[in-house]
Amino acid sequence: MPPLPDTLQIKIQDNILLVKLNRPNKRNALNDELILAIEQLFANIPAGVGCAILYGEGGHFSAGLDLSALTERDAVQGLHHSRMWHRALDRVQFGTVPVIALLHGACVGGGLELASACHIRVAESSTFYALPEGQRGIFVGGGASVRVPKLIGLARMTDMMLTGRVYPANEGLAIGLSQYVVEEGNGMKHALELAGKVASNAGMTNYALMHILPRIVDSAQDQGLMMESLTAAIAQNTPEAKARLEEFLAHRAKKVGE
Ligand code: 1HE
Repeated sequence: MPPLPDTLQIKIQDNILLVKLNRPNKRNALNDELILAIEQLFANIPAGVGCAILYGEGGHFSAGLDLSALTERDAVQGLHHSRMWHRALDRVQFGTVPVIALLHGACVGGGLELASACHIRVAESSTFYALPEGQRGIFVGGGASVRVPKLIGLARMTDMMLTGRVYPANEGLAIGLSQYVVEEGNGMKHALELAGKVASNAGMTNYALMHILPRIVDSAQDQGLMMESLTAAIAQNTPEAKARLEEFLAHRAKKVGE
């Protein structure tokens, strides 16, 4: 993999990949360099990594699309630019490891699109969410139309864009923008704890959650149920599943909640 730009920094801690957006003076606004680096990184997750944590340097997760480049694009360039975002964020969602977004400060526009491509969102209490595209006179182009209504529903996304509504962290939790809210400064500790659990799952379980469950959700009931049965059959046939079930039956495995 070619070297990543300074605006995207990585570190491996045990088997967890820490990925930092590093453009704090521009509030981690996402320019092409950064989006292409995200695409490249998530297409080449180092072997042995079991989970990734994506977070932002400075006071904010991300202020979204870098607006400074927008005025120079014509319609066709705009189409290709949006498709580039789709490719990159698909790499995040449908890559090889589950991704936890650790949020604080602004998680707006393209920043929310990036966060919603991740599998788990942990929000520190300073987090706020918005889709200011409506106010900027543009439209979402990084996948929000597809991913955000799946989190919060069509009506709430429509309201966010029509009125510029800003959701604070606790309301974001209530409506499904994040799965967790934690005290300011505790996010990394919490994300690492979750990442450890995620990374210890059977590989087929994580694969099914990342690659099969979203397709089941997008399917008609009949096809969805068939895909579920096939997935369940494959998962239970793996040596890892058989070993874990034996552990439980021998009273050596943790009970639920332990
Ligand atoms: C930026 C950007 C940006 C900051 N593109 N440069 N997103 C938005 O509409 C959000 C725009 N940003 C803001 O509302 C605010 O910057 C924040 C609430 C996120 C943070 O406020 P604050 O007071 O901490 O920072 P600031 O003073 O506004 O910004 C600091 C610098 O970052 C400043 O640059 P400077 O050179 O004057 O110091 C800002 O211009 C710069 N900056 N945000 C470019 N977004 C695939 S389609 C997705 C479509 C979208 O994402 S649209 C939504 C874009």
